[in-house]
Amino acid sequence: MRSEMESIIYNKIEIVRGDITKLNVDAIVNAANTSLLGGGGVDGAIHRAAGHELLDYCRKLNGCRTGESKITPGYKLPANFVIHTVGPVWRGGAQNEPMLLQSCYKTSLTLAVENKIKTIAFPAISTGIYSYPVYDAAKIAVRTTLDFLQNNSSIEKVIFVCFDERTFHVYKEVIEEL
Ligand code: AR6
Repeated sequence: MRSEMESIIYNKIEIVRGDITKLNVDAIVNAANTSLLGGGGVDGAIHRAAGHELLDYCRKLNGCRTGESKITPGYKLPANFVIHTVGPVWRGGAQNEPMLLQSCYKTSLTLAVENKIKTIAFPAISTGIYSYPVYDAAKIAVRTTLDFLQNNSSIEKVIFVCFDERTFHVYKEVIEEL
């Protein structure tokens, strides 16, 4: 049985299948690389949808360390902001990958609070080109977010956007196991 407080927090989390660039939220999170100058996967899709002004802005940011996050405007995206975070490359799990991935969620959510963002959408950071096992990554994503929401009530909705069916099912499984 969940307490009333826990239920309120669980209700702030949503899992959807789809393309993060289409979402009408205050901020979407980008699974970027340390250069912040674009790439493949969700990063490429976000830069294409936001337009060249996003790249122009990112050039001034001097990159971003793994596990850290930086915020930019959303330009042509429906979202007002993009929070760029750099997930760890999976190298077997003994290179601090879990802590770094957890830090991506924490630093992104902290930036959201600082910028009065109430609705935010995350992709499954590191689980594509960076090869982080999806189940382990989803557990970190959901647990870190729930912990954060316990101490920060200003965020109203966190959406985990799953691009493919498998990722979607894994997130559902992780939520059910909580
Ligand atoms: N909307 C939501 N999720 C998406 C979308 C989309 N439009 N497109 C892909 N995904 P990845 P990473 C999913 O590879 O593993 C880039 O080159 C994808 O199916 O985008 O953190 C960066 O510049 C997967 O579930 O990010 C870095 O170099 C998830 O997003 C590197 O890739 C993350 O996959 C980062 O790799």
